[in-house]
Amino acid sequence: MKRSFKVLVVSLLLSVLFLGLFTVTGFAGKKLKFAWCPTITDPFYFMIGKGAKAAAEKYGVDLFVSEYPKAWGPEIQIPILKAVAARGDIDLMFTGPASKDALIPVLKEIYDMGIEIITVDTYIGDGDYTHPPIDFPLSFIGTDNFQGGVEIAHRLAKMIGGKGKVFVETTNPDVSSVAERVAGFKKGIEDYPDIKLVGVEYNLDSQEKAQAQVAAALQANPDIVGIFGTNLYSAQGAYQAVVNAGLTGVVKIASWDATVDLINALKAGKVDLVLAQRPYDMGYLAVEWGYKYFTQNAKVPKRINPGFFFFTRENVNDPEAQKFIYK
Ligand code: T6T
Repeated sequence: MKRSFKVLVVSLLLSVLFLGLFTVTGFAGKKLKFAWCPTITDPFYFMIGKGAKAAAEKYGVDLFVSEYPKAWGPEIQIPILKAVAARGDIDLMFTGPASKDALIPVLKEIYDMGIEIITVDTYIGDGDYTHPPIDFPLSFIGTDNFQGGVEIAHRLAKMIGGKGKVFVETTNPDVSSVAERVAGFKKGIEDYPDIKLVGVEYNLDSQEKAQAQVAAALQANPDIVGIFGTNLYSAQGAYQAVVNAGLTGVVKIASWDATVDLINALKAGKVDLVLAQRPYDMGYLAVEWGYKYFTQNAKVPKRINPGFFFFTRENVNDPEAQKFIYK
């Protein structure tokens, strides 16, 4: 083989190797680094972290996990996000914004620093990232909360025979997930003229507050027949209040989020319905799409909906349903 030909072959081989490396890492020699910034300490967010870790291992992405805040709120979340961005080594950050509006400026600021953003579980603005003014996040990956609220309304209505007083226990008015659940529930019960919604209370994601608020609602309206707890702390507090009031089985409880506590309560007859979201998939998909975006220039769908699953006493022990429990 002529020397010049050999040089050409070696150069070609080196270029292919370099290109390959570039494709896998996004940047030659640099591993992709994604940051998962949970919104609060709860089993739902642990599941997102679990899914993210599995995808990061599969794709060889470095996953940085920030602290799990002890309470819900932009004032707690914003400094954490800023500190993570200030590390200077993050390519993509995914988080569940604690408020539709209050998180817009900080996420935009982080995006302008060159960090891609995916919101999981909750969104900012109106959640439609396909048009301005908020089109900078790569995607919103989360449940169709409005649809879930509508379906809960129909199922609860059936459980209470289509009539009577109902009550909603929820967390905050400015959080997209729970706000949509409440809106969907209100829409769903419009179909039942004999059902009256007697109150919606906000517990700021505190189970103790939820329990106290439901206890007070039951005192004010002893004839409440149905309660919708819009997330795990709301639902756990709600059923405890009903148990304490000696109304188990009399007041039907529809709950959101499949914690082990709520699943056991369903089995024990203290809760009547549990909607399981798919947080593991949310975390997995955030890392997977981020990886594809950087390495394959993939067009990330602006909205990804992993779906949900209903647990009832009939299916709660089905082997194939167990994967939906947050554990
Ligand atoms: O219901 C989830 C999540 O979807 C919501 O946005 C906040 O509350 C949970 O984390 C459950 O506590």
